Amino acid sequence: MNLTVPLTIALSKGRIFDQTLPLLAHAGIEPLDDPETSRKLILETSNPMVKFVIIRASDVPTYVQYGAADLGVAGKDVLLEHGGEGLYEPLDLGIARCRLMVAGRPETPEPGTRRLRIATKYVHSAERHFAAKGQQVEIIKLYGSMELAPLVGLADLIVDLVESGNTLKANGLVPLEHIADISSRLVVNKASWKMKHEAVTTLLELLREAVTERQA
Ligand code: PRT
Ligand code: MG
Repeated sequence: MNLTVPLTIALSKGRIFDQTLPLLAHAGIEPLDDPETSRKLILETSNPMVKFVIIRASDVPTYVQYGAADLGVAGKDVLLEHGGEGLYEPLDLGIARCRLMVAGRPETPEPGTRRLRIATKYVHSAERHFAAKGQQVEIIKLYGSMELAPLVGLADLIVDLVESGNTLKANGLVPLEHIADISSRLVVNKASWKMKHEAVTTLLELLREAVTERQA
């Protein structure tokens, strides 16, 4: 891919980085360092016009919204919380799939008995879900290890991501309600979409090809 303008791509370490790499490789973009061993937060790539910034998964939409990165890869869970302001979301990469679910102990009290407490990092999605059901709940914001909350009496239920279900099972919890199917999306800064249109759409089409080939 021959670019005439520089592109910055925001990625998080771990599953998103690992699963996005093969797709970017299809566009001839490969990092020159491994973020798991390097402490660098900006990685050069095999394309001199393309660099990666390595940030927390939940910070990706913010970097892209403000144009600190032209593009990024973020889970739909993270985008639902962020709200999507300043971003286009032109491609479902079909990677890092999981489900956003309500979970709890098998003996969770019936709704209606009392107002249930819900522990989650996904405050907006949880609020929307219970409001849509007309169920009054109290949301408790946590930053991680949601599975612990019902075990120590902090909350009745949690809203969290479930992949294999092993984490729930290991903690004596069961999935109760499905909220959304989650996968990672390519996001693009709205100004970059206009100002760097050719570069952005060239990369977009190569990624679209890679996604289609991967799913074929
Ligand atoms: O770790 P950090 O706080 O920096 O951010 P993060 O945890 O959001 O990042 P990361 O890399 O763990 O996840 C990035 C994205 O991957 C998420 O935003 C999701 O879109 C997606 N994804 C896909 C997942 C999972 N699968 C997943 N299983 N993210 C997290 N999990 C966790 C889940 O929270 C739960 O604790 O894995 C556990 C459940 O897995 P199972 O297989 O036991 O059900
Ligand atoms: Mg994590």
